[in-house]
Amino acid sequence: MMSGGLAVLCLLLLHTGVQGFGLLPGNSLNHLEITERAILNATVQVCRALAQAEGTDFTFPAQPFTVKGVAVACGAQQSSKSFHKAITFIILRNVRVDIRHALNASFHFDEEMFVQGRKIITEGIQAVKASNKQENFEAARQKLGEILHPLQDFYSHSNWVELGNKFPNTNLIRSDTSIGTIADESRATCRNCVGDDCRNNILEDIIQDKILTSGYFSIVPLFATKPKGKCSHGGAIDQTSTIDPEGGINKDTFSSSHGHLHTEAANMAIAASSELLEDIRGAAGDRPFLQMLGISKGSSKALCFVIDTTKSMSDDIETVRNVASSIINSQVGTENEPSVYILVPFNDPGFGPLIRTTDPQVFKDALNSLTATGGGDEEELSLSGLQLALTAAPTSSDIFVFTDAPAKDKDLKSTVIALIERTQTVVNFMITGSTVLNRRRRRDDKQQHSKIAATDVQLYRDLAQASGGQAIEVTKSELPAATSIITESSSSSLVTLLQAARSPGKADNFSFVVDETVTKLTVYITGRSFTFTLISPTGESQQSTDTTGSLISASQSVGNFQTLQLNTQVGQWEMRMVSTNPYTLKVIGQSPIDFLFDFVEASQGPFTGFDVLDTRPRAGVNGSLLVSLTGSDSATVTEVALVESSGSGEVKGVVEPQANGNFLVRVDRIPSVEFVVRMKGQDSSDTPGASTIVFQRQSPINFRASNLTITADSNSILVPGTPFSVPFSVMTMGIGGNVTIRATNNRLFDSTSPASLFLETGNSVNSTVTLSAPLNTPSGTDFTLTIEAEAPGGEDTNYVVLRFSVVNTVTDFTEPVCQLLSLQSNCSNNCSLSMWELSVRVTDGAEGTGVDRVSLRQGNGSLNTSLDAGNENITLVSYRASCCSADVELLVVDRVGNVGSCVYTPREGSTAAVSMSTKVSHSPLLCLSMVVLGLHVLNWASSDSISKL
Ligand SMILES: *[C@@H]1O[C@H](CO)[C@@H](O)[C@H](O)[C@H]1NC(C)=O
Ligand SMILES: *[C@@H]1O[C@H](CO)[C@@H](O)[C@H](O)[C@H]1NC(C)=O
Ligand SMILES: *[C@@H]1O[C@H](CO)[C@@H](O)[C@H](O)[C@H]1NC(C)=O
Ligand SMILES: *[C@@H]1O[C@H](CO)[C@@H](O)[C@H](O)[C@H]1NC(C)=O
Ligand SMILES: *[C@@H]1O[C@H](CO)[C@@H](O)[C@H](O)[C@H]1NC(C)=O
Ligand SMILES: [Ca+2]
Ligand SMILES: [Ca+2]
Repeated sequence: MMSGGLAVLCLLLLHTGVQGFGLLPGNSLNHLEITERAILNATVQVCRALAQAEGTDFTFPAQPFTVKGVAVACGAQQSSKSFHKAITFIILRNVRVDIRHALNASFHFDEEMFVQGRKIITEGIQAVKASNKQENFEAARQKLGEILHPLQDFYSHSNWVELGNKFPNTNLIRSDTSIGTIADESRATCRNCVGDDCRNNILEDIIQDKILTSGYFSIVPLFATKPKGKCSHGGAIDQTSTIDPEGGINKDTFSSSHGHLHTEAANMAIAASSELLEDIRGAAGDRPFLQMLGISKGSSKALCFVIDTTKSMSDDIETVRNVASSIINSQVGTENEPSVYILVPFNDPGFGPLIRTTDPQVFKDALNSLTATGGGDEEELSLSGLQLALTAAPTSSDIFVFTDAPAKDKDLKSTVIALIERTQTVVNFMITGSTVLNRRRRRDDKQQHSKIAATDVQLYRDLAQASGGQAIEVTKSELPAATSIITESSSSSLVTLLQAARSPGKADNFSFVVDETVTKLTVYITGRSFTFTLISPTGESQQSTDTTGSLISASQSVGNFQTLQLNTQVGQWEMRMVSTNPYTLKVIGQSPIDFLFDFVEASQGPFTGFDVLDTRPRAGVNGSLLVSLTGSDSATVTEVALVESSGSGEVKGVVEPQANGNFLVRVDRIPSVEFVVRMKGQDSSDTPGASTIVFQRQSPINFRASNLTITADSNSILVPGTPFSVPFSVMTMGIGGNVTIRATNNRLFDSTSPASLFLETGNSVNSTVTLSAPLNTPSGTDFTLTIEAEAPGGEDTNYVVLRFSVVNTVTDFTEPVCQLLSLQSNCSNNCSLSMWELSVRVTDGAEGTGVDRVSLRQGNGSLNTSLDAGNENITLVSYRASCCSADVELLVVDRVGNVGSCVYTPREGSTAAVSMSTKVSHSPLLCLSMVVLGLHVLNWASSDSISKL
């Protein structure tokens, strides 16, 4: 009963005793590398196809592919960071399967759990496709990582390779086919072996009859068992491998039982991962597929507005419209064009609906249709609106909140902070009509009531500060100026050099480092009545009162917000601030080089490894971060420190380089007070004679640690209308007592959870949140559940942020089919003088969900589709192309994302054609017969369905 699956093409650390994701050149391949290679390969294929379709040049990136190299080849260098982030996220979810589900054989294809393992993969594929369709790319990435793991394990843990297969088992990504002949429970599969003899320990009849089997596994020394005659996983920690038949069959590393087949297994795992990605690409379409991977045409960032729509806001809304128009007009078509536009209106009692669109016109129309009405008691649901935006925006976005009223939903403050920390999103507040202003500028705002008191503004300041954003307080007439200053800077290559706050205010000195790659060096200051002295690396200085100095090239001031444009000088700058009022200081610039990081935790389970935290890290004890650099393949991290946000205390970590440009950073102690993450690095470019660039970056977000720990899993899929429970557990290392529990979700689904749990110091308590998505929830909807635990006294809170997908049960497993109606060609020797055309009927069968999309995978003719006037279930396709473009491959996709492909080509002087779909891969005879018949007209190389054979 304790037997189960080993983790593994991965955790090679297990074998070397090294902790981490480490991988030295020449060593075995792990899940991390397999996943990255497959993603980079798939991305190159898609970008090449897009370039061909759009008639632009495509240059293959140098081998081995790197994130930056592929982003550049895709013409999307500005997406390097979000591409890197997406890949890391997928990989960490993949690796998590080994940590969270180490002993569940189904997740690793151990113990002949073939049907169960495939179910995890195929249900996950349905969820990924449904999420992509709703543009919920974060949810799609999460599930993708989770299902790549078992898919990859299959090739290491089963005897697929030993059976002589040269290609992946396509049936693992399909629901309606046979995986192969699986060994009966009672059928012996291995024989006893020792030493070299173990290379052939699988029984001859198993190999001959092409019977599938996989290894048994257990880590429990005395109680390990396995059915008679079955193979073991093998290796020192597998206790079943010393039970008759002794030995093992896994190919996890070169030193594994079947390590001589490691390379074959790993390469097949890469090919299988590529095939799964290809299927997801077909369902999504090329652009959305790239967006799932963090690559967009323009900026990877969102333009995200959360707007109070009550009566007094009518002028502000007009301002937002104008600013949005000017951003859109100046950025569309440039590399700063937002990848997505998000709008969330709020008032009281309502908020939402959230509008998320990639079409700037739809966004403008939505803004134009906002009307300012109601408002009543002058407190609005601003945090509910913000919560919705935080859960819908891509990570690392900037959100702008416009309001002139206090928050009515103040109890969401900690939830909003949790989401800010987890999504690393910067929130800026544009507050009009604060009492501070109205007292001083009453004449400007004669018609407005002063409605937002300083104490109410403080909540917004706290949230802005936690996220490293600005809380800008201006009059209604100043709003246009303030808004355009701050939104102008939303470029995707924006980096933070320094971010600090002092509340209460006090005189303090701050330093920041500017490197050769930084341009558009800008300082933001919010606060009232401050002065400063700026000192450049060469020792020049300039006072805030000095308008003619040489350091500041431009300065703008509106309300409590001042910006300075600096003349860039490389080296260490100093800013000496003097104020007795609270202030924030932020120094930003544009640079391709930036860093990404996650807090990670050493696995508590049987296998060493690191798991990414969806929570605050533990306070006062040691901890780890996984850091990677983006925008340079040669740069390295030299120092990482956790720096107290409101003081000068800092904890430096030990940096350990890992494979793939990752760095594991261990710190002795995570601070108990708020802190930021600061990174120093250097880049010695390959160019001879070029000097080494030394750079410094900082997280805009302020983080907190906690004495509470909270854990929960989000790998399940919700079915609408079916109650669903999320088990979680809470532990405290702080004082015991009644811990308050709050569970909130961004979709307002019904949920029940305990109001509090009694916890003793050092003990953990299990509980559950039960929820249910309404029956009419569209498939692919994602929702974010935040479970918070607040220690007695309210000083310390922790949370876990979980993202789930809601997916309707899928019963349609077959792709649409094509039926050729006519094909005409008069192709002659001079192809440019002649055309060919065809018409095709596409249907999804009586039981199918219907044809959703028909597109060209290959061929550059013109494609037209229409619904049959007499029958909506029939899609009519006509295609017309030059005879120089002699092949066409139509991609036909149904509403749940089953992808078929139909290939046609004219034959010289005749009307014969061949049509086939991906289904062919399950009908090798059909395919073979075509070859035999001499229909040599297919483009074998470009048809995925055929290369699979
Ligand atoms: C393993 O995971 C699958 C899929 O989540 C689940 O259905 C099954 O109950 C788990 N098995 C065990 C032994 O926990
Ligand atoms: C790269 O992707 C293509 C298309 O999906 C596939 O044919 C090829 O086998 C992949 N390469 C590797 C090394 O997996
Ligand atoms: C955790 O507990 C310690 C000791 O009780 C305390 O000093 C520290 O402030 C607590 N940390 C947080 C984040 O509450
Ligand atoms: C915790 O809550 C329970 C029930 O609400 C109450 O009976 C108990 O006294 C509380 N304990 C403490 C230490 O506050
Ligand atoms: C909580 O649940 C975990 C996992 O299901 C279990 O191992 C643990 O024993 C439970 N703890 C308590 C206190 O019930
Ligand atoms: Ca209002
Ligand atoms: Ca179908």
